[in-house]
Amino acid sequence: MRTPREAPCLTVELASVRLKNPLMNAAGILGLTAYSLKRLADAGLGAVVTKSYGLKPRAGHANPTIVQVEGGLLNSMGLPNPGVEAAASELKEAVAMTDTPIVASIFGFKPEDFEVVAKRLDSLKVAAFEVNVSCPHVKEVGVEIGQKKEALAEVVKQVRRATKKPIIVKLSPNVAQITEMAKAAQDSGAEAVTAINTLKAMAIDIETGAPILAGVFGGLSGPAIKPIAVRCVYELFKEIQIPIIGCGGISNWEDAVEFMMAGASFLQVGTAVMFKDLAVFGEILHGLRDYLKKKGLRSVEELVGRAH
Ligand code: RRO
Repeated sequence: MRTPREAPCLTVELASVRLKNPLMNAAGILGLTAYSLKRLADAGLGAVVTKSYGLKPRAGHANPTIVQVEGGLLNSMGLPNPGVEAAASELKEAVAMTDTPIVASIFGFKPEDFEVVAKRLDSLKVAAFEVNVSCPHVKEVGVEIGQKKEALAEVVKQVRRATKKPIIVKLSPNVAQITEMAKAAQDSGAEAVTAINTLKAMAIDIETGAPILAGVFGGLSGPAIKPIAVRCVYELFKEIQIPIIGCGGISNWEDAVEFMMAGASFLQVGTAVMFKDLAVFGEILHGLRDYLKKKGLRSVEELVGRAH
């Protein structure tokens, strides 16, 4: 029997993977090397997510790749990553350094790329794959897939050929109907979706008259996109049966509660790490626990979908 003084339970399950709490970092935040994955794990996360890895090494876009704007950040990193072989050796080291489940984020230029990358990483002790089909500013590899139901479904099916581990599809907000893309992910076998990746955006330097980012367009993240992300999660909760990982402008425990009430079972934090450091994760977990206690709730799962 639980006593009222017992701490509320933050434990959750993602497909068959048990997490000590629902909090993760967003892909692309630290997560490129074994050492940075370990730093994220040590911050107390339920799971850590890698930077998106592709088949071949990529330098990414030229500088400037990040600019601060009102309410958040614009990035045009351009998928810098060491390629799947180097990724495999980083991941091998990372899984040996921590017990925290590691989610490998992967991308590709065509469905077969995703399969090859997933197959290469599957034998390592990664817990799940997050399939990135939603980068808003790298041609051919991101949102071109995530905006077409058929292409998205094909990618999920190819990844499924490579792994039995949970497949999470990271959805783009740069679509007319995010629910249609989520249904395509669910129907082709994904175990969860992440909502949302960044919004395609840009900024112009009024002294020079030129776009600030070398890549011209970038992805907007941070508090500015939070209401859009909450709306997406809310819509998805009504339409799909697989769990939702909420992502987009979560900066504090109040945001975490709001996303869960909209329908998120898990949460990812990205831009807030840039503004507040890794301490943001502990603050969110602490606040979440206190909130559950104050409301007399036993489990964080009781929050999911409350706004419906
Ligand atoms: O690397 C990037 O430029 C990037 C990626 Br892969 C993504 O999915 N979302 C984003 O805002 N930037």
